[in-house]
Amino acid sequence: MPVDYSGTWDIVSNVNFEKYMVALGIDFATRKIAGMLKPQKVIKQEGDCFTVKTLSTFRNYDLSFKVGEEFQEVTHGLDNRTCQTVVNWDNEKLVCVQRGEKKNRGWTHWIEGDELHLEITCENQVCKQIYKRTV
Ligand code: ECB
Repeated sequence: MPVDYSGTWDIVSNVNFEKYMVALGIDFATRKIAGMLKPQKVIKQEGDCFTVKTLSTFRNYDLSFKVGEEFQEVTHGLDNRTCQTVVNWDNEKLVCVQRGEKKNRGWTHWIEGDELHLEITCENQVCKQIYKRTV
C-alpha cells in the first residue's frame, strides 16, 4: 500500500521551534505567541497532489503542490518571503526544498505508525514536530 498522508493531525511535540523562528528572523513578540500554539495539520492527498493546511488560533498557512513540480511559494503570515519550492518523494518521505533568501531551507514529512513527523529546517536550525491523528 502506498503511503497516504490524508487526515487531520494534532501536534503532540515541537522541539527547537523557537530557534527555527529566530533563524527565519521572526520578531520576539510573534515568536512568543507562535511558540504557545498547538497547530493542526489537515492534509488531503490525491496521488501526487497535496493540500496541507496548518491551522492555529493565531494564523493559518495553506500550501498546495504537486510532487515534482516547482512553484513559487510566498510564506504569507509566516516570514512573508518568496521561495522557489519543490517537493519530491524520497521513498515514502516527502522532501521539500524552499530555495530563496534563507540558506538550507525546507522540510521533510514522514509517517511512523500513527504519527506524522515533520522536520523543518532553516540555515543551521532544525525544528522537529510530531502530530497524531485526531480521534
Ligand atoms: C500556521 C501556524 C503557525 C503560525 C505561526 C505564526 C507566526 C510565526 C512565523 C513564522 C514561523 C515559521 C513557520 C511556522 C510554522 C509552521 C507553519 C508551516 C510550516 C511548514 O512549512 O509546513 C509545511 C509542512 O507541513 C506545509 O506548509
